[in-house]
Amino acid sequence: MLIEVPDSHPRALSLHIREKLIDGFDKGLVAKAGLIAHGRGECFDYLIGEKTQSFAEYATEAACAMLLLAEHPVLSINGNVAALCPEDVIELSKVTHAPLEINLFYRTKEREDALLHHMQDYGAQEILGVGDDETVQIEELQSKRRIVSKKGIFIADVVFVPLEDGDRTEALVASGKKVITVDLNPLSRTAQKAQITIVDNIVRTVPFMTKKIIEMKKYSTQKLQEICDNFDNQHTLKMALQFIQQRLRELS
Ligand code: PTJ
Repeated sequence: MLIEVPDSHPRALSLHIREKLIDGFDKGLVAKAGLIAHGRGECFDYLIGEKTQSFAEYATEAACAMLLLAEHPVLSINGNVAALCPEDVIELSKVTHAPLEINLFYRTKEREDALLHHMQDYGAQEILGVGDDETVQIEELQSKRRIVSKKGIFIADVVFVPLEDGDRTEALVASGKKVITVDLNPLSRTAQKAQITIVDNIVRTVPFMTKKIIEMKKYSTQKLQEICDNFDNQHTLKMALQFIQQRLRELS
């Protein structure tokens, strides 16, 4: 059950977000480990000032360019993402024409069904990876994330995989796909291995991406390609670490 957080509470927004996760856990959407992952995310969000910083804006622009240039883009969603921002990922899917695919690390039939119904309740028309959708297995992967949609991640050239674990990111990159992730921890294996890492909170990133995609649809293919080519993920991750270092220095 959600607790009431008064808007006047100094940490109202953060508590609202936390309550969404707890509610998602109670509804069988979020894995136990998802609660732990959220705590880790909250900590890094503190360190970046709980705001979208320039390194995230820069990575978001590159991510949008990559999605706009993709032939088969797919947006992969897990329990945390579905609990935190279901409407926002549906909106992003509409503007990018990229299908949504449920892909779970802690995969159970109960969670698959709960997530499918949850996303449908929020208005999702088609959800890949669960229900009647035909799945296949990615051989490079041991975890249950290896089960992917034949119409989705299996044939995708660009995969958006927010809040991801390192193994799958590596496997997706190894299988020739371009991986865009959102991860508040710039040191995580996923953050380090993805082609584009947006170091920001998913609840801020996804609406910002939708806004940027609408704006960037006017760009020429050449301009989008230049944005992708000029993007340097390692440099962007260093920008995030330098920001955190500077902020801690100032605060201390
Ligand atoms: O729903 P499932 O079964 O697919 O499982 C989902 C989790 C998140 C449990 C699974 O993917 C997992 O174990 O992930 P990790 O390895 O814990 O990595 C999650 C990453 O997301 C961590 O680096 C966190 O710092 C980061 N993170 C947590 N909350 C947010 C976040 N990044 C952006 N926005 C957040 N709100």
